[in-house]
Amino acid sequence: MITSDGKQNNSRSLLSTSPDKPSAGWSVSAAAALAQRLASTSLDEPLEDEHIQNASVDEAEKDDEAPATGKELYLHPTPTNSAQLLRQLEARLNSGMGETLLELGVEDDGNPMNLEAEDLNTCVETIEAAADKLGADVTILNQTNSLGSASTITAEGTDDALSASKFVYAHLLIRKRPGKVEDMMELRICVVGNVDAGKSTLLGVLTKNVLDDGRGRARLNLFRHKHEVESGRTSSVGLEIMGFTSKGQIITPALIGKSKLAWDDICAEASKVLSFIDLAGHEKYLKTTVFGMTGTSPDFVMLMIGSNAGIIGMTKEHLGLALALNVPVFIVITKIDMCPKNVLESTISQLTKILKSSGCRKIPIFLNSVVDVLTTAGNFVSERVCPIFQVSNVTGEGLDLLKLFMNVLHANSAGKYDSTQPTEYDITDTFSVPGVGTVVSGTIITGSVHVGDQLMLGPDSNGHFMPTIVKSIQRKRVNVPVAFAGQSASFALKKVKRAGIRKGMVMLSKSLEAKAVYEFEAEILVLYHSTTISQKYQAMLHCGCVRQTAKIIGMDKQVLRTGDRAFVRFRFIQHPEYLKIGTRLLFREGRTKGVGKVTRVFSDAEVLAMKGDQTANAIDSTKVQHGTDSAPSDKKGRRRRHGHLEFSNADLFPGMQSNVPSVAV
Ligand SMILES: Nc1nc2c(ncn2[C@@H]2O[C@H](COP(=O)(O)OP(=O)(O)OP(=O)(O)O)[C@@H](O)[C@H]2O)c(=O)[nH]1
Ligand SMILES: [Mg+2]
Repeated sequence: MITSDGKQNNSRSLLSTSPDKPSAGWSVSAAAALAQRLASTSLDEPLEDEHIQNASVDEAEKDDEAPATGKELYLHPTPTNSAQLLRQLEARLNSGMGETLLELGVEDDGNPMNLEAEDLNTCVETIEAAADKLGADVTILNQTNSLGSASTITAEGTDDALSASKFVYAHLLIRKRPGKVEDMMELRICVVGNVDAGKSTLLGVLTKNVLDDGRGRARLNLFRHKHEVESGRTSSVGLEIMGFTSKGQIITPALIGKSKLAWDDICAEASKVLSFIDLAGHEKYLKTTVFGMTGTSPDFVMLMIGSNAGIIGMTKEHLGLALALNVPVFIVITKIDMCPKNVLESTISQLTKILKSSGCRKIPIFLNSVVDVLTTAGNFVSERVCPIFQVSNVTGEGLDLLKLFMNVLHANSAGKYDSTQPTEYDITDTFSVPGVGTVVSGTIITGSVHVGDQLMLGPDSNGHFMPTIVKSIQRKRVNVPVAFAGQSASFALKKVKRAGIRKGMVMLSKSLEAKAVYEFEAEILVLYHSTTISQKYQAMLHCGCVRQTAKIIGMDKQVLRTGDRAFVRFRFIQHPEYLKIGTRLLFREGRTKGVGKVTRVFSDAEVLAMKGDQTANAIDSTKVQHGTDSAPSDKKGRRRRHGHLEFSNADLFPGMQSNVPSVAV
């Protein structure tokens, strides 16, 4: 792993070899035989004959004595190894949602494998044969004679010794070939950062394979509204996609021999698609940006910073949101073509300081080489690591490394989404499509949806759900028969008027017996409040795709201050919502911010029963004193309007200040 000061340690091989422990003394040349063996071994029958099974038992007995090294595994083919390698690769591909990054040349314990060039070729052939059986391609992303970046120091010596090494190292990308669109890998990346940081421009540059002219040329096709084209400012939630083939190539018009690239062209060729959610940097659109981050279930947040402008405006605010939602963040510093060296250095040092601060606790890693990128992407499962790129959208400098990172970026979403559960689908947008009717777009949180399925749509303003039938499904604008948990998809709905649907509604399996609630309990952490929060306090609450003003009607403390944790009972102001226990929430009002988790929901019947008991709240109302609405006023005593928040540069995201506990709740 590369540390914040640019050093790199020997990382463990990304394909663990520990469960597979053949005995020693195998001939290197036998690898070709293994390759052949793998080519004829069926995954469905991993140990198809007795001989292999016996061998397996024998090997297993030896395993206890002498664990096999990775080198032995790839170079010494045995029936046991061939089956084991297939199983390992399959497990890796499954947990990586169809891809894995393999570091050849380093053992699990960090020791070098001491592979010579011809050994490496043999290893690759072995792995290729196994991957082929699994319908995957193998691509060598990088091959080098030294381990890690120039600053690598190992037990064997220093950089110089390594650079003179006769041994080779390689990173292999193993990725499944494209199948059906409904099975395509997808990662969602929210793109945030202050106004003019270059978010839309970078997305134009990446997805249209062009460079910018510094005056907004590359972003032109990304805007959804006329006023956005005129002002150059994103005000809504935009969506762009970028496709990669199984061999790691970016799908460009040139690659598919077309002058323009439509989404269905990308989906036809892609094994993996990145969906970028382009959000607004201007603070007057903050409510929409927060909704974009909470409602779209992003796998990553890409925080953009204009190198010349530095950490200004909404930068810290957006970083704070990513921290509160616990989404891994990587940072792209743009405009390095027009930034004086000293200004860039100051931006970098400011950023490093913020990331390392106690509220943030990130490890900044500046990625300056292919090896840096590959090693970091492989280890970017921890939310603590924060990769940082420096690019120019005008000259293209640094973009190759960023594209490589995006190619190998993989979500750590194994176990996060369960397609076998009853369906829950969050609606984040609605459309009226001529000839099709009402269409909703959003994310499937659990379960799967087939064309023709009947689901319950709601809640409406009265908290009711109504049945609706899914007429058709699109994934990335391509018709599909089914969509699964974790995927974003659009549904055309039967006999539903668009006016009857709002963002924040859900579609659920009937078996969930959906109920909408006005009142719920949450465990919260107050990230910032200038004075105290007490009962009747109101704030804009974001919870998944729900966004509505809610009022505190009870809490287990008399008042809450910055840094306080509490169980609080909220009540929605306008209409009931569908909430799930355990969902993260954010609330904000003026400078006040808080995060939390839903811990209980109360049906109308429960609320009525409690009112009947004259217990004002379900937590511990006996000790709670009724305070006054503590919504803060500005200096002139005016109430702030929700969604129109005033922040100054000095307004640090409070979670980054040392006296505030970590935001993880
Ligand atoms: N010189 C130079 N200009 C850039 C670069 N990246 C973006 N720009 C310019 O910066 C301006 C703002 O870029 P946008 O992409 O609209 O910024 P944004 O972050 O999307 O802004 P909002 O949508 O308002 O939040 C445009 O004029 C771009 O041409 C870069 O790397 N170098
Ligand atoms: Mg923009």
